[in-house]
Amino acid sequence: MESNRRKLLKALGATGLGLSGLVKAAEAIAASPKEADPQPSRPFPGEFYWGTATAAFQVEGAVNEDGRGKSIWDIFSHTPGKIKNNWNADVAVDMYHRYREDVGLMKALGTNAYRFSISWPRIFPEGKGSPNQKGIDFYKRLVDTLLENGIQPFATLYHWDLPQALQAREKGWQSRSIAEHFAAYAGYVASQLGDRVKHFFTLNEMFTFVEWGHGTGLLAPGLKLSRKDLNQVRHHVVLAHGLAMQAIKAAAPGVKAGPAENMVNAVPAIATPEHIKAAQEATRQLNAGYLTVMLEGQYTNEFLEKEGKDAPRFTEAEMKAIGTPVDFAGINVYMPNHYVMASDAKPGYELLPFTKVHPKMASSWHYVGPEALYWGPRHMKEIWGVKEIYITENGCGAADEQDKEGRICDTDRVMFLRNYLLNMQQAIEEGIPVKGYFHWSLMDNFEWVSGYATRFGLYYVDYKTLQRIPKLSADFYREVIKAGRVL
Ligand code: GBH
Repeated sequence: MESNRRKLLKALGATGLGLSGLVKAAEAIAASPKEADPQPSRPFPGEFYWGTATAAFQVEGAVNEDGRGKSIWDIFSHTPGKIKNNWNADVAVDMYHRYREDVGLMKALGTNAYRFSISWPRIFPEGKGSPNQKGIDFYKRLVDTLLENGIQPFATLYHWDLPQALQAREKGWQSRSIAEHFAAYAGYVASQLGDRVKHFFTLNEMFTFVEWGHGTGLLAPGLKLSRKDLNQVRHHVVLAHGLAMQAIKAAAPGVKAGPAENMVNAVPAIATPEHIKAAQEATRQLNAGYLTVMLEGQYTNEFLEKEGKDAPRFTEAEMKAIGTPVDFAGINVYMPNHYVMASDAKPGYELLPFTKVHPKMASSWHYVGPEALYWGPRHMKEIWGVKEIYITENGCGAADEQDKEGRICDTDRVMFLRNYLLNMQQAIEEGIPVKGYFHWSLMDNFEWVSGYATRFGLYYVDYKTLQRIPKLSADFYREVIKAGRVL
């Protein structure tokens, strides 16, 4: 013993490493991949929510069943010319009836979490007033089935399907009253499901449904508002989030809640300190009406100055509600929205345009940039000190053609996933508190204005039979979850 010890110390001296150096070297050897590993990659934490995501209007169908009211998307999708091929979501993938089978698909992937959305017009067909018991019962059945299968439910309260009655009678998000109605609905759902759903997301992608639904008019309700009216819609939406946060916590004290936003993700073109700082400032400014005001509790001076007389009108009490502390933040990450460089000129950063040949996935908007899944979470932590982060959506559309054997070998989606997940792993390893990842989507579904033309699923849906078929990417995701690292 003694002589071994002496030998070791002698050898140590010879290496010049010293004891701490040796410990570090030993740790490095232990952490480095074994030679037998087919592709070495670093592990994800053992405790992690691996999930998939869907949204009510995109998957449920059964639009006239069990007392469901109409939503603005029913009206919009039945308006000729709004949706590719004039498709609608009356049946979608019929998850309303097939949810048991679909929970089985989640289980087959090895996922332990599922993010779904609750259809407001199923719960309150008129948007407010008396609740529809059959609507709430559906979500109770779904949640119980998930829990029986070891899958944690993460419920989103609004994924764009506003009750049509509120649009027609109260001008939808243009009215402040909608924020109150949303909070009442959120509180009611939390009171009914809060014993079994422990994570609620308030609104999905405020940026998208406000800017595209009320600015360009491309999404429902298809409005093109003036700058001033648009600012007021933005304000009502973040107010709805804040009031809902309070209502949820009041109705179900044990549950956690936060937003699920597609942050405008400004990525440093080169990761040097000056460009990183510029990217952070750009991210803060570009999210001024959404994440920034929600997480800081006030509009930035830059935003108020820029909007001038068109800026939103607000009260102190509203700002306090908007800034209600969140338990976590969900971010939908598909791409770098901008590559950024520092600049000597105001505002201190420059947004670089995408080049003409920058690679894209199947959707025309979908630039590829795997580093988005590193910078998104890092910005949330470094800009706003968010302590619990969920990737509420990440994924891509792909061609997804069946081959002669009926297989869907979506190597492009696997390529996408592999590289985005490697970046998420790096963020986690650096101590950025990403606690879960939800792939968009579990299966192909109604992709809004693209209808059924663009497929985002891990499972392929044969729209003639509604059969679900796992794609290569489903196998990939299952193996990654099983191994706890990217393969
Ligand atoms: C998400 O939006 C949605 O939350 C989800 O429902 C959807 O199915 C999924 O992603 C896939 O699209 O098409 O050029 O007119 C992703 C972010 C922002 C992308 C708005 C499409 C419209 C631009 N979306 N954008 S365009």
